[in-house]
Amino acid sequence: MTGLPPAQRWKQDTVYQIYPRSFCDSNGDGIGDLPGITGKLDYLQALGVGVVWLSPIYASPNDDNGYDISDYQAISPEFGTMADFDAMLAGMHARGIKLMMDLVVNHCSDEHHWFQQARSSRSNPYHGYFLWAEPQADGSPPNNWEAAFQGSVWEWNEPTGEFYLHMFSRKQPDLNWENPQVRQEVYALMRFWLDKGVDGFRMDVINMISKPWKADGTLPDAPVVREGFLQPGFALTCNGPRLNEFLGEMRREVLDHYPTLTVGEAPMATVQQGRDITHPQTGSLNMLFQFEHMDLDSQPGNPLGKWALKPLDLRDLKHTMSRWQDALYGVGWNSLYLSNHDQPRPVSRFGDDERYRVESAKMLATWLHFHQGTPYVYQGEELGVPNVAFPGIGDYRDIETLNFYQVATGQRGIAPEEALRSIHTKGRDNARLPMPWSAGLHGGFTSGTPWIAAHPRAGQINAEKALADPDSVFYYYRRLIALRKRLPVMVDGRYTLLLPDHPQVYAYTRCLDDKCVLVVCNFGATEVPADLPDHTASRKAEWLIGNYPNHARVALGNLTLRPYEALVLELI
Ligand code: TEU
Ligand code: CA
Repeated sequence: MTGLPPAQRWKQDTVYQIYPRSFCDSNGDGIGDLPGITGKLDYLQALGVGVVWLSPIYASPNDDNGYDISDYQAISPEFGTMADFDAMLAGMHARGIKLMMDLVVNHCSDEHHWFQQARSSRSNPYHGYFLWAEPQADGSPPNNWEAAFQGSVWEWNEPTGEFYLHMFSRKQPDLNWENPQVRQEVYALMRFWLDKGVDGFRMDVINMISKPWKADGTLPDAPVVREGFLQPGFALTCNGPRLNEFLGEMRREVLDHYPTLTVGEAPMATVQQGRDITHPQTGSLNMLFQFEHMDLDSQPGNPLGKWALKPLDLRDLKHTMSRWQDALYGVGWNSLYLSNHDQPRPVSRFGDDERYRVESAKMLATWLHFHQGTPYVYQGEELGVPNVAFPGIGDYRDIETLNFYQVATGQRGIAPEEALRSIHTKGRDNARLPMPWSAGLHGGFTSGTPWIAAHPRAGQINAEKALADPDSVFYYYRRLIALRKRLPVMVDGRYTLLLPDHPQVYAYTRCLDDKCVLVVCNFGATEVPADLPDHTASRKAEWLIGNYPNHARVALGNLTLRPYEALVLELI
């Protein structure tokens, strides 16, 4: 499909996210690594992805599995060497696959020499790289903010007699972006990787870099939403006053000088921020990861946050997806994702991971990939890998999960089985189990002992089995990814929601010039009539792709959908 100008061709690409620790272990130490990735590049080429987003591989004490970096220009020895990295990048480029590295610069590790220096004395030249504050008169922390992984965002630093800020773990001190030296450090490390041939960045919590400083140089308390507890400071630190200024400077200083693809992770982003930051002319990044559709199955305002479960109401999903589709049409660009290394497995969360696992995995992929934006496939999603429910907390590794369990069953007095139910449903380790390559030992991930247990269903659900089955979820993803290269309407078509109030059927059209496709998805395990609006039901339609055997001509007037059925039809 040559219609798109070269600078826009990235819009035809699908991105595959690799979580290196769990992808493929090449040396039997139970930890995935770079030679392991290089050995699987043919698999990615067969899937047809155009870009790989690689979660952090830098030197790190792994308090948060690499999202705590102690040296931005060094490969963590457990992942391999710089030579292994160069070989992996060369292998990707030889297959026409671009590489986006993870840029984690809202914070670094407390073991980074910047922080080691900074915490030694207030006069150390690196002290200003971080965010310090005096205790309150009673010695308590400067404000009431809660960190993402429980506890206060403030940690006491004895050598300098003050607190430092960490929005995530205490081993992830936030960097002071108000300090121009810090920004120049970031631009230099970005250039280091871009000069090596890297094609872009996924930017970790990038909308948290500008803090809401008060005129007196302090950070305000968060509104009290739960008596007697710390308060969610996230909302205050996201989308701060100088965010666009910093991103604009990054664009001018670095991104404008290289052909880059960029996506910013932006919790609590608004559609207006989506437009401002991803605007094709005036924006700073190509796209954002916004989280609205990731928060629909947790109780709003509940102190337990994501752990307070609530069934998804499909109408809420329609509402949020349609708002972002409509708001960014022609003036920005969406990223499309249902999972990543922080989210549970979509087939378990939004589908059915037992009887209709294959059908619902394909339905969700169809539903997502036909929206306008860049689709992301998280490792294992292309196999329909489900969640896991380990019986005890001992099998879990993720700091967010372990801290939640400790606080929930401790000071909050929640029953362990109740806390475990939330972890089974929402825990990040659901996404972080070893990739099931075969039915072999540990799913063929390692010849050693994996850092976290292999998936208990790897025997039935694995890449080897999928590659041998033409009807597998893998080949369905391959067809969707190939269609994006062939169908301009899939890239540039205008999105229009149908049936906004239907609780089980999600239907929408994408139209470009005189071409329209209709996408109809059944989010339930029961047969359901589609009840399409007359203006659509009266049209003739030709089958394009679907997760049940095809129909050629489809009568839209009395369309009944089978359990988790997805249909994409060209309206003629
Ligand atoms: O995640 C930021 C973020 O928003 C997550 O904390 C998310 O809300 C949460 O995990 C959902 O439960 C990024 C990285 O993706 C994550 O892995 C890191 O832990 C975090 O930043 C800190 O770097
Ligand atoms: Ca290894």
